[in-house]
Amino acid sequence: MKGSYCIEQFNKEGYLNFSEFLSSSEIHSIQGKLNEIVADRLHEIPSKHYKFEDAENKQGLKMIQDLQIYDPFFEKILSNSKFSALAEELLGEPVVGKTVEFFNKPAKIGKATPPHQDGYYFMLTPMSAVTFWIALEKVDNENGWVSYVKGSHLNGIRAHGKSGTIGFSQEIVDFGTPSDLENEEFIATNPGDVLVHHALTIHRAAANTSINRSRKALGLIYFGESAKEDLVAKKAYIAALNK
Ligand SMILES: O=C(O)CCC(=O)C(=O)O
Repeated sequence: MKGSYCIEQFNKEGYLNFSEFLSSSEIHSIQGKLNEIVADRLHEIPSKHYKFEDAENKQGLKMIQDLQIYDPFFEKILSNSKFSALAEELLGEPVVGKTVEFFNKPAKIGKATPPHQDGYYFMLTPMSAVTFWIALEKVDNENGWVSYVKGSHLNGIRAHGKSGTIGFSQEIVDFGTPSDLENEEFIATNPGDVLVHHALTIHRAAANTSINRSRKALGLIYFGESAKEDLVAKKAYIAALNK
């Protein structure tokens, strides 16, 4: 799906789902690079940039942030790629690639991602930003599928509060209204499928309840060139988080 139909649907619903956006060999290379980093090179990454599901015992790697800083392989995926080209199409302006993140939900202990809007964290004016979510393995109702609330990007930012979830510290405090639930779509994906959502689209992901399947995905974030970060608000927010 490309072109004007896709942009129309993105503008109306706030997200898109592309089947087989990446080939199996592209997915294989990403998986290989991540395996290498996790098995042999995690010590090269500052500990603030990776998180475990069980933080106390350092069990169950949950996420690695800013991968583009630590390996040119990920910088290449972020910049001048088919992702940056699609982000430009969707936002209607040049974009800046901000980050590449590895998201895992380890079997049995992978917690749900709370309902949130990325824009709450981004603090941009105008709110011109998109996030891609690349499935690196089969994801379904058992191991932590992602859901979006259709059209929710058209209604501004909802109130967020502390979630208590590592890596996703904030959640929408009143999520679960009839309108949220009626318009929510859970999406099953295969490796290589790609989801993309607007920064204001409400989304969450289920817990991994399987006994032996992980749930690995890669996230890419792009800001539109016109989007300006509210650096004062961001600094205050980070200071409050660290308290
Ligand atoms: O993979 C997940 O659990 C969450 C992903 C997410 O929140 C995002 O891509 O913005």
